[in-house]
Amino acid sequence: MGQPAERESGERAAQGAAHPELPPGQRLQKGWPVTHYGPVPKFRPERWEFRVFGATADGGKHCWNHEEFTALPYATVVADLHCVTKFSMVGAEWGGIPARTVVDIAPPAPDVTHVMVWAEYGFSSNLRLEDFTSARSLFATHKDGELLTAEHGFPLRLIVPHLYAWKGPKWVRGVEYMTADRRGFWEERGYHNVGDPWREQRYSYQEEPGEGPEL
Ligand SMILES: Nc1nc2c(c(=O)[nH]1)N[C@H]1C(S)=C(S)[C@@H](COP(=O)(O)O)O[C@H]1N2
Ligand SMILES: [Mo]
Repeated sequence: MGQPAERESGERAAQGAAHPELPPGQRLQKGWPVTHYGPVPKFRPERWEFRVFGATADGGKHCWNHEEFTALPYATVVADLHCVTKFSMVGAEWGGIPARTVVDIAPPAPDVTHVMVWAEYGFSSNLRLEDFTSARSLFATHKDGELLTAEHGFPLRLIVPHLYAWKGPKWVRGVEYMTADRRGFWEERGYHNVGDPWREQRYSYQEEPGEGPEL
């Protein structure tokens, strides 16, 4: 994403032609490249936990270990992945735990408006509560019936189909409920606070008043 330290590997055999199902400015990507900042974390099941914290309804913290979290009801969502660097990967079937399920089990306080989704090494992304709880947002463990690979986010990544892919952290470890908006990792570094690919909300300079906290 325009940052020199960002690693991008894998096939970049993008097809040049515009695709009617793709958001504006995006092109189809063959295969599935790996795109992220920093190293791939090692999964240590005995140390892994998923935490919901911040402004919870009961004021407490909710934690699941890996076995507990992956035992939550499984669902699938077919969704595309749109990287702000302009490639899209279409038609994946993601499997995992709906974000809605987590919110139902560990509800936010009534004044919560946003969430920060936290991943390994302090990576984060902020979302409006309604984007996070949209019916298609999923904490994915699988893609096309197979467990995610380490570089694609194993054991858990968030998929928010209607937003750019940086809004879906790989190696996700928890959710913070917030009563005011705050920028996550890329949102602090020049990317749009909302990130709707259909409106081409790529960069923070495009933000309209009310779309993000002051920079
Ligand atoms: N933890 C973490 N998650 C991340 C990122 C990152 O840098 N760190 N990059 C995001 C971006 S910009 C994209 S496009 C997708 C890429 O997912 P993929 O590597 O599985 O294609 O992961 C997203 N999730
Ligand atoms: Mo991206």
